[in-house]
Amino acid sequence: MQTVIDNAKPFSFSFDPQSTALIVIDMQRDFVLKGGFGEALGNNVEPMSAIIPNLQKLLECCRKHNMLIIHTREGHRADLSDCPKAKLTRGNKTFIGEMGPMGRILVRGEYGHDFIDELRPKEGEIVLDKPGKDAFYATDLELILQNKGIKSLIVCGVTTEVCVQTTCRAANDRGYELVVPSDCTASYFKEFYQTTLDMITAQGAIIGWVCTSNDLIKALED
Ligand code: TIU
Repeated sequence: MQTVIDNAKPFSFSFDPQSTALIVIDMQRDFVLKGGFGEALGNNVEPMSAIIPNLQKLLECCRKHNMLIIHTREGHRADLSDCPKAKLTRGNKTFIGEMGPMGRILVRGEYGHDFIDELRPKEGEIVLDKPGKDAFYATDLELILQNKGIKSLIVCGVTTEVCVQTTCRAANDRGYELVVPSDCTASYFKEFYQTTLDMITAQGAIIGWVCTSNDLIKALED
């Protein structure tokens, strides 16, 4: 059955919850907490925490509606063999693979690489480890979505202009309709946050739609 978010931008967004997946991008300690990769890149990580309660509410609603839920984690093998030099050399204080207060930065299995306590996946939800910014790149995401009959995506998480936007563009190219709940994504840069959302909806939803989590939840509950 179609669900409609009337107030979505740039116009109403319609989706069937049974063929829609919620993708929560990279809500890991390394991006959200002090001492992680986000801070090592020189950022103030505070805006990341503000979206946690909104994400919790949205997750609960999607769980209630038996929707497919996917949690992604950006990170690398301990030997860094899946991390290109172009990524390994980015940073300013602590680089990927180096030891930080939460373990080796963005390395799988380390404390900092894992999800924040507030947004841990529930049993049966999919955890997708990805080496890049695009959740489709070098992962089995497309295969999973195809096997589950998914046609639409709700994309949230961090950061708006990096992993969220990159995944939205990749999803759009693959034929998925997508909506980004604006209060369930965050950036270290206020201006990038808004510009990214504008870029997604511009030109008649060139990449996808944007709504509020309240409007999305209300549409699902009605
Ligand atoms: N630096 C930054 O804004 N983001 C990332 O490096 N990864 C994600 O967005 N997950």
